[in-house]
Amino acid sequence: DNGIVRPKGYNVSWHVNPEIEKHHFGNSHPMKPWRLTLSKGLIMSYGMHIAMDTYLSRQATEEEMRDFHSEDYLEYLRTAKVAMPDDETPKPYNLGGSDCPIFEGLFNYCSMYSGASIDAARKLCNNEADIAINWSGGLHHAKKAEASGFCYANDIVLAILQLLRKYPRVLYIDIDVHHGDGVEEAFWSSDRVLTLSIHKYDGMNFFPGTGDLDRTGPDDEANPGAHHSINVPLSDGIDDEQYIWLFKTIVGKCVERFRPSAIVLQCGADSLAGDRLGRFNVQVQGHGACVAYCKSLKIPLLLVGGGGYTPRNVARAWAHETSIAIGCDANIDPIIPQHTPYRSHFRHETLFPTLEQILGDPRPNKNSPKKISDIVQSITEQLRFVNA
Ligand code: V1P
Ligand code: CA
Ligand code: ZN
Repeated sequence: DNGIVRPKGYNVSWHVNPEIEKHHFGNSHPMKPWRLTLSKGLIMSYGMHIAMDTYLSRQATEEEMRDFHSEDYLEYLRTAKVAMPDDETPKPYNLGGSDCPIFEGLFNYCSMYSGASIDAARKLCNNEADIAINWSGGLHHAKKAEASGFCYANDIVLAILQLLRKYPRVLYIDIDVHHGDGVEEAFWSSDRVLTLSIHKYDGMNFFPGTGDLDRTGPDDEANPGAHHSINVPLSDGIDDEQYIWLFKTIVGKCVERFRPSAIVLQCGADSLAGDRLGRFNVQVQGHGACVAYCKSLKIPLLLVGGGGYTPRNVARAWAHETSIAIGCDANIDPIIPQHTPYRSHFRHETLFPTLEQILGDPRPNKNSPKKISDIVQSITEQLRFVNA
């Protein structure tokens, strides 16, 4: 008995498809779809699937993807051929470079993770789930007709468009270490979606180079989207204490002013300490506290993945967050039950012997208390312009 039981009168839906995990961006590329295999293995070792409705996700149709993406871009994505190693001719739509390579099965990959987010959103709309989870989604940089930062199709925008069919207002929260620019841009002129991204910001020195505090929406006051984009630009090394305080304070104020009818939380795990691309010092505990806080609001909640480039830490975080969703986090023993440890092929290391945090060397915290309180003050002032 691992103590995991199905919560009564509370439904969590989990949208997965092992097809997605099989795609490869290339050996030196930091995005590893097999981190999803690791996450799923950890979730199932604990028996958490017993407490959720598990759905095999399907490909989104082109018609569904046209809700946001242009027809010509989708057509190119669907028919793009993997280039020969010596072919360096530039490709349209920002494809084919080092960030967004054209790999085998690219369209299958994009339509699969998009289908999972759309299905998850529909479970919330139909009251079939209180929380819906798609760890393969969260690809927040993709634009209407452009790939960007490892993202080709924007499953988050597609999911929010589904939610907007039923719910008047959607709050989008993005805890990936990068700015959620694609989602922000898609709803830039809307007052039905309030977007909030917390990220590292250092001008053009950190991808994608946008997301400063004063990026609050269209400058034209008559535009309904004015003030409806919130950005929290941070420096290296933020720790759990500061991060959790910021998250609860800002999200609390957003919910009070905006009264969202649904929440989408992008749980990019590259904000964790020890991430290959990230710079923060957030622990699995602090990352999970954001999920727990959103759950406590008792508003339909969609959880999606996102970045995360140290696979064992990604798996730890998303397994922990799954346990929070189903309400069994208190029962999770750090020693994984019935589990054959994965062994790295290169180094003879165990990828996740326990759920305990051994994330990586802490980085010096460059966020002063004054910086943190100035951010909160500025956003509090911005939110005076936001009404339900
Ligand atoms: O910095 C850049 C671009 C490439 N230069 C022209 C500027 N790209 C970043 C992209 C990061 C994408 C993050 C995606 C997400 O938010 C959502 C899934 O997590 C980049 C970086 C970096 N350190 O920022 N690309 C790469 N590293 C890279 C490294 C090796 C191979 C391919 C890409
Ligand atoms: Ca973010
Ligand atoms: Zn990221």
